[in-house]
Amino acid sequence: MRKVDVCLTPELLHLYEVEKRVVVIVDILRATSCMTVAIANGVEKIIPVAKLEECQSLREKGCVGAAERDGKMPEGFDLGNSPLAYLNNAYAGKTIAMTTTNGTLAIAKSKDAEEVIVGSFLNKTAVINYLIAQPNDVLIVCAGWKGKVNLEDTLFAGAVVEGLKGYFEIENDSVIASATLYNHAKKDMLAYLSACSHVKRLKNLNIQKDIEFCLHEDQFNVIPVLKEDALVDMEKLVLT
Ligand code: 3SL
Repeated sequence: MRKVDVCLTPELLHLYEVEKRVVVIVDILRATSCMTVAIANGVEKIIPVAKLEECQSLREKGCVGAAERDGKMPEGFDLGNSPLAYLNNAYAGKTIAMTTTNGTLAIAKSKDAEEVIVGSFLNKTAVINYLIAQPNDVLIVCAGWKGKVNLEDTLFAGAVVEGLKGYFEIENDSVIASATLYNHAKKDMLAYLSACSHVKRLKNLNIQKDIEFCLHEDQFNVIPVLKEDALVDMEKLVLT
């Protein structure tokens, strides 16, 4: 039977083998939610980079520059990290260079995986169905916050684990912990997360709408997948 594991923060990634696994990157607030919405709204590709300078230099070469540090958009970029900015095909056909505090860093750290895909509540069932259909073991990598564990990413990891029940063998206790947490919180995730550190951080920036939006399940039937250095729509990849 295939195995599923959960890495609760990228700081623990050195303890896991990513090779031969499909890695699901999770940064619910807000990087992987943004990526899901962007790809669902026709963005051609997203080049995730760990550093602001890399993002700026790609911007100078013609990409749209999306950047976030500590929840805010640093000066000199076109976009911050709000998923709402990509709705209504606002950036359809564009290439986005994206750097965020934790999400793009988690992608950079997972590059040796068999495959890297992006998960969020917004595309939860698409991700679960894909993981069930493909042949590899799975590692869910929570982006966390600056190396620390956070609740929202852990909840999503648990939601995926629940969806994989019966198809995958559980590897470690983080799998059980995340599923237990999700089952406890799923009735009202917004209320459950109201005390969590990143929600407080974002509320101070008046980003309540983003928080609510990112917790809606199954709004989009897309899977952003890392192909070479860019995230693209998996469906388009299969068709080409
Ligand atoms: O850390 C990240 O990658 C971001 O998603 C954080 S924020 O929600 O944009 O503040």
